[in-house]
Amino acid sequence: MPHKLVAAVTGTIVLSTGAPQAYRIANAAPTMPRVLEEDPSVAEARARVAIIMGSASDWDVMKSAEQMLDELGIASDARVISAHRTPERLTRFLATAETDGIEVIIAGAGMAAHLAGVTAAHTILPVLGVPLPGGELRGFDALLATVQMPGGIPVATFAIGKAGAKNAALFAAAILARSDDAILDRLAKFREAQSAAVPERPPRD
Ligand code: RP5
Repeated sequence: MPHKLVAAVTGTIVLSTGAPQAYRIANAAPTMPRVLEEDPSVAEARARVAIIMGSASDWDVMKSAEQMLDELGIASDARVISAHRTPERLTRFLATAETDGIEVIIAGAGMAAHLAGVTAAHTILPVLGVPLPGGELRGFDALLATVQMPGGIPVATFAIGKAGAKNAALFAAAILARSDDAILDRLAKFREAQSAAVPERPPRD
């Protein structure tokens, strides 16, 4: 799979995969994963990470997870699924997620954020929770709701907002990298490029 490291002028690090959009499986019906056409430039034809979020209003933050996975050449499937408003959609999705090939679930929600916890209750897959800053408490509510799981049903909880979404994607990659040398290689190169992009001295005008 061709990929190259690009340290952009802005300092942003991009692990370019050529056609990152090809990795996404968007707008698939809840229980019908769409398998992408065979293409040698596509690292994976099937989503291995699901990105779910409680509301369409969460997308602006959660797309950071998708972008990070794209950069690492990991196919993902983003869906709006609310533990409160669409509970049947959640159970329907989780009933087949594992057999559909999903290996990690990233769940982002704001306010009384039950999505990650309820998801973890229904699946043995690792669930990575991202608290979102949508409510009046700017994510502190969602942080506590996501992180304070009673013993027995774990949810790995990340930072509030875009940093958390990005790190959840990197953590998902680290999980997959344990049994996938191509992802391990891309993850290592991402780290190298990230380090290389940090200047030795602060910028002076
Ligand atoms: C949560 O409520 C969602 O995850 C979202 O962050 C928050 C507000 O949702 P909307 O009212 O914007 O749809 O369930």
